[in-house]
Amino acid sequence: METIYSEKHKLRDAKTELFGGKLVQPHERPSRAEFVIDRVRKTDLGPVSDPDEFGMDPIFAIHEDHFVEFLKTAPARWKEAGFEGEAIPTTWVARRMSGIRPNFIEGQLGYYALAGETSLTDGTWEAAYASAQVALTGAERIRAGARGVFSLCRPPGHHATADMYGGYCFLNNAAICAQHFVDNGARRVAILDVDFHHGNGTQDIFYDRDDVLFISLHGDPLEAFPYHLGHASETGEGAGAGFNLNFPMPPGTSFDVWRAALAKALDCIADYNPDFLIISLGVDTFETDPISFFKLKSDDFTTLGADIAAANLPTQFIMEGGYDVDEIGVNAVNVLQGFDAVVAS
Ligand code: B3N
Ligand code: ZN
Repeated sequence: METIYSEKHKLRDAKTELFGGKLVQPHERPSRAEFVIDRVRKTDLGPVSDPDEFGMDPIFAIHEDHFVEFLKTAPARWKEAGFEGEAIPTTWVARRMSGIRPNFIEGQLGYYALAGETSLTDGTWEAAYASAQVALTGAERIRAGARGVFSLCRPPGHHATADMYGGYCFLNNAAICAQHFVDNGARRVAILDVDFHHGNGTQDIFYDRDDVLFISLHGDPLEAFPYHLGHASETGEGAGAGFNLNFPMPPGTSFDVWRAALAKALDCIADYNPDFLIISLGVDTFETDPISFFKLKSDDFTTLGADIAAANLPTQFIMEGGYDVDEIGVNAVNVLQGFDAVVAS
């Protein structure tokens, strides 16, 4: 399988994450992608290619222009306002507030952030832009006939909505690709999100649409980030009614239980009969992930890849989360090797 990768991810190198009441070294750090690309190369998974350039149009097909302008300018505006640390929101559009966008940078942070852990820093926009180009290049490979491709995106994307960032995400790479498929003739696209966390951004973007099916397997939002979306009762609305499916699972969930949910998800995808399948690939379901609570083991990721391959669809894997940095490369590449083994058989 071909991997698409850009060194520009290193431009996203925040020094602080608000975590447990302290400013700590971010879990989402450059070494994550470096461990993954090292494993890709060591295992001879396939060629590694630079992204092509698709510009801003596919990004604006998903994200609001004022949000993009905010992402580009927020770190400089924060410094100009005299703040010394990295840009973190301290206020939000809470219940019964107006929702009118403030002018001052501190207020705008709370307007555009869906959570407070993710600092905005110099280089973040450039890295997020490059990550979206990595995703779009993978989508083009699939459109050109590849059976599978790996977009090694960093920063990740599935928490980002049309106009909100957070959960380490800025641009929604999976949504940008799904829209790119649709805009180039696809009738139906399925997104299967196997990251530990609910893909609230992707759900939000496609919630009222029937041309993109979104299915997420994740930690129950009663217990886990992003907390405020991801319940089984959220099934879509309007034309999208029935085209959003959530499988929340409790702390300690084993692979057997998780795999049964995966089987149901894959059955729904088969019924939907999409032209393309996008996998939001997080490996923070791993048993020793520091911020998650599922119990998948490294070999389980190989089985996951094989199960996905059995769906027999052109499949784009897009990297999302995974924070046991020592094992992230093994676990991500296990998925891809499990997929390739079935395709080759
Ligand atoms: O969810 C947390 C969090 C989890 C565990 C903690 N422990 C064990 C002390 C503390 C905090 N923090 C919020 C940031 C989570 C962002 C998730 C990004 C992601 O991987 N999305 O897929
Ligand atoms: Zn995650």
